[in-house]
Amino acid sequence: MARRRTFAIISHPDAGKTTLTEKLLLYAGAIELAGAVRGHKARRHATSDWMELEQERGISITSAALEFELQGRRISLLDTPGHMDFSEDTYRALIAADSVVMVIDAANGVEDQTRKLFEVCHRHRLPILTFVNKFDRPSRDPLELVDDLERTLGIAAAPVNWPIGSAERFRGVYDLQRQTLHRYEREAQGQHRAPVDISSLDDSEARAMIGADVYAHFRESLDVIREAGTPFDVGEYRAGRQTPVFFGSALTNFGLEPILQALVELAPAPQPRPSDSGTVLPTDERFTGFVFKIQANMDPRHRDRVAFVRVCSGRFTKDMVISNSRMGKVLRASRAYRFFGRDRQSISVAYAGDIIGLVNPGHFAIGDTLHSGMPLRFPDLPRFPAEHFARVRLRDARYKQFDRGVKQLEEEGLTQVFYVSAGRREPIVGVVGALQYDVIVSRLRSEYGVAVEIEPAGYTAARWLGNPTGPTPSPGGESVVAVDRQGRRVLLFGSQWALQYFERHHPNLPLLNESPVATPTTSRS
Ligand SMILES: Nc1nc2c(ncn2[C@@H]2O[C@H](COP(=O)(O)OP(=O)(O)OP(=O)(O)O)[C@@H](O)[C@H]2O)c(=O)[nH]1
Ligand SMILES: [Mg+2]
Repeated sequence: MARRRTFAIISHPDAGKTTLTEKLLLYAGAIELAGAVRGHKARRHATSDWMELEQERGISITSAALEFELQGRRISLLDTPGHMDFSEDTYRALIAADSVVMVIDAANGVEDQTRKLFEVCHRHRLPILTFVNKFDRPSRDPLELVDDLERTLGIAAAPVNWPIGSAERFRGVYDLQRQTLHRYEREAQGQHRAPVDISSLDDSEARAMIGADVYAHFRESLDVIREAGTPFDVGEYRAGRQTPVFFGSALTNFGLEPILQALVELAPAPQPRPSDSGTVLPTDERFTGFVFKIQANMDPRHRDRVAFVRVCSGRFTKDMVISNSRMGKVLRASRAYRFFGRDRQSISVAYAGDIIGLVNPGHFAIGDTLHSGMPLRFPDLPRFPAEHFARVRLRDARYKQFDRGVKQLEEEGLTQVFYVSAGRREPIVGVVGALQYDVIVSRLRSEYGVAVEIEPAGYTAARWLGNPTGPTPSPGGESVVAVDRQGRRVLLFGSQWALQYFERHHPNLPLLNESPVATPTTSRS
């Protein structure tokens, strides 16, 4: 357990999370050749963007888990999507991690989505390593970038290394503690490790290569951070009060060894977790974990649904009998895997910190607590209410596949599904962000072989009735009464105004913005 390191990579869209992930895999020796996020058909894709639509668009849509060994550590990395339409998935991945790597685009500084994700990390006291990326392109001054981190996020930022030049004149990074200069040579396509030459600051050959004015500017900023900068302190980092800052370029392989080394040396081991029956220590004997993600059809040969479980304590063994606290049911975990993007490997044992996949024949839901021994329940995972609603119309006659697809995507937490008319041919599908509709269309086609059309429906909010047996007052206007898959009544409101009007007129009718069973209950009750 003590050698596990589990972290998530987060940032605003496009800052380079997937590229950095790929390069960390390359530098850790987990892959031999780095793939790219975008590019030629013939070139290999980044390991963590395994989904067809991700490769087509060059963006991450769903979080990916990758496990690899490095210097005696067992590392589990979660590459998350930056786009806010997919942020529910990102938030859940964060809760499965013990620490975070935050990526900043050197030209843009701290961007919106990074700030929001930072706040979640801060609330959960997750230690954060910062990687300022894309120094091979025109960048903001590094002093300004450090200042931006401190001001915008309100966290102390301690540079661990410092960039020398930027854009075409980016020459490498200077290690502030070891006082060594890492000079890099650009590696044409960044598929292989870049050659690095380590020397001291006074090396005249190094100085000549850097160029007099870049060198002079670098010396000046070095004086400033030595005088006025936040000194690095591992205790402050672990407490989530300080973020160590690294500079580099994931694409051209600059500055990757130092951040990888920091993950090995500084990132925390599995941490204790709160539960309804007290703090669960990773060293507790009983096995505990929770489901933070469900993904169907990752492997076209298996076409199964995988529940991703963060192991929080104890030892998991294959064929173990475990309980699901939401259902109060026991089951045998006969098929368990570890993941490397899309690829999986059977495992027979796992420990706290590990992320394992259990094949899910409908037994698990997101947020479920799994355990051996005495029952307990981990806190609920974040769920965002749907804000966009559309009718999903089947365009051919493959109704069975359609219904299965709609059901499984709902199980993944991607959608909420409602039925307004009798029959199930035209569900109304609610999502957090409109980009999810592209995902639905693409996945229904590629994974279930059905063609669908999306037609916007004029609703803006869904509310379940808190007392399911009472009468349902008519919401009137553009709003309607619908049912979910389990037949529970849901009001779909035509506008925020209509929702507020309804609430004012029915003050004693509790409305819920999540389905009532989605909240797990302990098996003790
Ligand atoms: N010049 C340059 N481009 C980079 C660098 N790192 C990433 N990129 C490019 O930036 C774009 C976005 O990179 P990704 O790695 O997909 O970014 P991401 O943060 O994973 O994006 P999402 O997952 O969609 O939020 C791609 O075109 C990359 O090739 C870098 O260090 N330098
Ligand atoms: Mg990505």
